[in-house]
Amino acid sequence: MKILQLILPAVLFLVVPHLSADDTRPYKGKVHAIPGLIEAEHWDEGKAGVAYYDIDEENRGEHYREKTQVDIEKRSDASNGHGIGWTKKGEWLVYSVKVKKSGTYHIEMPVASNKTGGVFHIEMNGKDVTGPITIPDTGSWQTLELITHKNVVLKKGRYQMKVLMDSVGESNSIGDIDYFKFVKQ
Ligand SMILES: [Ca+2]
Ligand SMILES: [Ca+2]
Repeated sequence: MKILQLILPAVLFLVVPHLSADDTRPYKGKVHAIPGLIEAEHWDEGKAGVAYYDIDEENRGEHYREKTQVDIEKRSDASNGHGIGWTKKGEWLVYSVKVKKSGTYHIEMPVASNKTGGVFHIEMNGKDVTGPITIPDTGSWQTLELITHKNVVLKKGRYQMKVLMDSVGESNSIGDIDYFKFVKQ
């Protein structure tokens, strides 16, 4: 028994994930499934610089979730009534995801931009899986248009999906994004 008392804490330390304030955690404890729909506004919980990075400290939009620097847009035309907006170069968001089936995926994304938008890309555990994705001019910030980025090859497993805003367009922003829907081919 005594040896168990000595070994057990060590075993638990090794087995149980070490959560700290510096971790990024799935939004509301739920890992996003791929194939599936990931709401842009449901990036991970965690502090700035870990779960997200935003250029300005203020949330310029809707206070939809815990206090954050990310700019959340409330919009009636969006899935779940919200999306992200006011996107700037250098910003990023992390989403804990689980790819349930290896294969080729298309990513469907409703986006909006007044004038030509900017460029972003998506990484899985630090690896660029999409290359540059450009947000087109959808006519106005109020008009969502579904764009599809095709042929993204993913392997089964758990990942930290990171959406990185690379450069602004004519709109002086990257663009508004409602969700990322991964559709298996
Ligand atoms: Ca902000
Ligand atoms: Ca949404």
